[in-house]
Amino acid sequence: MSKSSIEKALTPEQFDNLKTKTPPTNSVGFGALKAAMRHANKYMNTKDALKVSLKINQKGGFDCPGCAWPDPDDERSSLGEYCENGLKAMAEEVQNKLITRDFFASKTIDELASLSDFEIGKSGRLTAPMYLPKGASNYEPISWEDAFKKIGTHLNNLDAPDEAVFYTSGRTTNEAAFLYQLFVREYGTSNLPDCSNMCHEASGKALSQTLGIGKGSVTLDDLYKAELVMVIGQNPATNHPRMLSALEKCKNNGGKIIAINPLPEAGLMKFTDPQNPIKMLTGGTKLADVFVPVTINGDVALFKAILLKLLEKEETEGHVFDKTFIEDHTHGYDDFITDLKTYNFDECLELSGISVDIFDRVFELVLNKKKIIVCWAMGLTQHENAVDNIREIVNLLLLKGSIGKEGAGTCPVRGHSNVQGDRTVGIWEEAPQAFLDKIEAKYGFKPTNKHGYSVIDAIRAMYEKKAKVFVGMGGNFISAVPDTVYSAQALANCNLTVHVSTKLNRSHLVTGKEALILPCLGRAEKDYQKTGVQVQSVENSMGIVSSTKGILEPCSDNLLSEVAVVCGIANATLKDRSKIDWLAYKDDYSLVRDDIEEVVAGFDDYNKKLKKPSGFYLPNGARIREFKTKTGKANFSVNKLPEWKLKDDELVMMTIRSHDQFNTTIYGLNDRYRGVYNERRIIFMNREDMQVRELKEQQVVNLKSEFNGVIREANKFKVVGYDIPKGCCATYFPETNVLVPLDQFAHTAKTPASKSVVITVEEG
Ligand SMILES: Nc1nc2c(c(=O)[nH]1)N[C@H]1C(S)=C(S)[C@@H](COP(=O)(O)OP(=O)(O)OC[C@H]3O[C@@H](n4cnc5c(=O)[nH]c(N)nc54)[C@H](O)[C@@H]3O)O[C@H]1N2
Ligand SMILES: Nc1nc2c(c(=O)[nH]1)N[C@H]1C(S)=C(S)[C@@H](COP(=O)(O)OP(=O)(O)OC[C@H]3O[C@@H](n4cnc5c(=O)[nH]c(N)nc54)[C@H](O)[C@@H]3O)O[C@H]1N2
Ligand SMILES: [Mo]
Repeated sequence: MSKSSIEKALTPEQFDNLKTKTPPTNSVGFGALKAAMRHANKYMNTKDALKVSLKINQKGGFDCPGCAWPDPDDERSSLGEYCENGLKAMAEEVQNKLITRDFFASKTIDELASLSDFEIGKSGRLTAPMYLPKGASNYEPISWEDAFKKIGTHLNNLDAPDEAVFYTSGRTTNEAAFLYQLFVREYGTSNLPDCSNMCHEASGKALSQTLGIGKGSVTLDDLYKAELVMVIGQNPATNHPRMLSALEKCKNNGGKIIAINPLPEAGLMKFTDPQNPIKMLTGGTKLADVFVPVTINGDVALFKAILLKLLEKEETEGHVFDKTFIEDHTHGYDDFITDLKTYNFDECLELSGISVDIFDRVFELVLNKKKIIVCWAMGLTQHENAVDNIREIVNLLLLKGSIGKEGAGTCPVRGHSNVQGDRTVGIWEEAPQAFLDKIEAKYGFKPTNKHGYSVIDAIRAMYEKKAKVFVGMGGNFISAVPDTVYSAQALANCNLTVHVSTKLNRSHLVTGKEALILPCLGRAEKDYQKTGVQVQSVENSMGIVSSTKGILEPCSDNLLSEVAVVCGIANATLKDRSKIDWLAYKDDYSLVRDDIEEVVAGFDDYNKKLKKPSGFYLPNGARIREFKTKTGKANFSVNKLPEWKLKDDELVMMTIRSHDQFNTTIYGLNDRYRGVYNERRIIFMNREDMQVRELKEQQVVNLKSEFNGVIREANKFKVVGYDIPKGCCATYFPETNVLVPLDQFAHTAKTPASKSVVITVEEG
């Protein structure tokens, strides 16, 4: 019997061998070095491991495919500018294990779906294009030419271009991303959902409205010089380990750090730089001066409490707000203050879950410091009120004049290594008219200005059979998106699903009626084309564009680059009706950059500037107090306090990353910094909440979420008692994505609310 798409989409409910220890309070240090080397040696051959570890993030080397944290402009560590998890990301890509054609012949997609995500990922690198014919149970080999033809035929057979969806994950380089969106627009749609929709979309929306640019304003140098850094809803020791060196530098310069997080994440507390031998012996630097264990989604309440106290001080003593900045550069102050006064301090503090003592310590720092940076990630962006979370941060920065000056500003810490660049070069379902006009002027076709589908809209459209072809440029759509059961049906309803991928993942197994896997080169591999090995470019979290060039031989000679794949699909689909010579680009990527220079602002002399070893900064208005908003000023905003009404038996659940995963790629089964080993199907619970429910350590439970009358279930998780606020719990993504409702998302940004899922827990 063939498994349904839904069964194939779910992570198998099997346990490994859970062990727990008291979580460490220090991060990185020897443990991280050891873990990195062990991982590298296990999955890469030693020569490759050494080569990549010396070239990763080095000037003239290649960009780490891990996170989007920037590299220092000046000196970089001679030991390699990488971290434990960067090396693990590399080991995943440069695996010494390859998936051969026999692999697919010997395993049906049902059999593959019975494997855990960890096992699927460890199958090895994809090495040849594969095709799943209608009704077949095994993928079979196909030539590149035939694969492109099949895609072209399917796309050309649709009633309208809007019946196709073109997803992008954030590793795609600027060159490939620009060509991909160009093809999609010339084909006739703007259905360009991307991982950003599930990630920092709320940051982009909130920052555009308030500061006129959807990106952060600070540089690394600002972080070193800040007097106060607030790290909110972020777990840097795992997800952006190199950020800890920047925070340490800030502390050494006298800066203070406040960490706001329901969990006392190890890296926020203490850090030992693995590249500093003295620190390795002496035990590291204490990072957070104040740890604020906010309840899940209690951040707006906490910020309102801070804002109310600041206002009180300003009104009684003065000199708290930066009046000159507010006068010269902002709009909406009076409305903001009038609204703020309608809130009650005690109520806000109670909702935030913070004690008076901790609040006072936070307040003291915010009151007295003038150069403030706020860093944040998914803990703020994956809520219904995510946009409000970020706008409230901006309100605070504006009151303090902490924007557009040295050591101050906004720092949304991006996820994928080029997610910011992809948006800059046009991966955007709501691209601004000015950008579309530039495309028209340059290429002579009129791109549609109808807004396309975001991730959530795309899933609905496929479910309702309004969209019938899905193309994924990287990523692992089914495991990354919310509401796994509904989303699996959505993909199964398609005529064709196509994935351009480096590694096998669950999305290859939850297919449309036909499916294609197109294997591509990874970051570390040399991209040989007619004019030689190609250089590509990426933009990091701080708006620096730099080059990346592979150094290893490709793992198979049947791989294409993402650029070549896009050119192949475009050529086979658009044929003579295209105004563009698609095949020319793949011979010489500098031609793509010439085009980007013409179409996208800020890329003047792109090819020349890319030769600068540390890259170049894109223009950033907020950095220099030029706010390109509708009012021409930085805007204060009015934000509501989220209303939380948990019933007695309910908990609010955040779905987070373990230390051993990169999104849906599972490196291993441990979460070392939280003291969890050999298991991912766990739920972290407050011990009092366990007691009330009479749940014991390691007890097996079933989880249930109910939203708008729909019940969603995820069974078989083990309870782990943890230091987490009462009423809150945490599980790992993607195992619990099945519980995240598709129709619960951030207003304006449509980011799934995967950090505030209301659940009940029952004995399993
Ligand atoms: N090694 C590794 N690196 C990665 C990734 C990876 O999976 N592995 N993923 C990459 C990507 S795409 C991204 S977007 C980033 C993600 O980086 P993070 O955002 O750090 O990742 P999450 O695990 O989602 O962590 C969210 C953090 O927010 C906290 N949190 C949850 N809810 C709330 C809340 O309501 N308020 C507050 N204040 N805190 C809250 C959680 O306790 C947790 O510490 O990392 C990138 N880098
Ligand atoms: N519940 C819950 N859901 C979430 C989140 C959460 O915190 N909680 N986080 C969300 C966030 S922040 C994000 S960004 C998304 C991530 O969503 P995605 O970006 O879709 O997922 P990834 O797991 O990063 O994608 C991994 C796959 O990308 C492919 N790949 C890797 N490198 C390359 C490459 O260089 N080129 C190509 N073509 N393919 C490559 C590999 O085949 C690999 O299997 O998930 C979101 N989903
Ligand atoms: Mo992300």
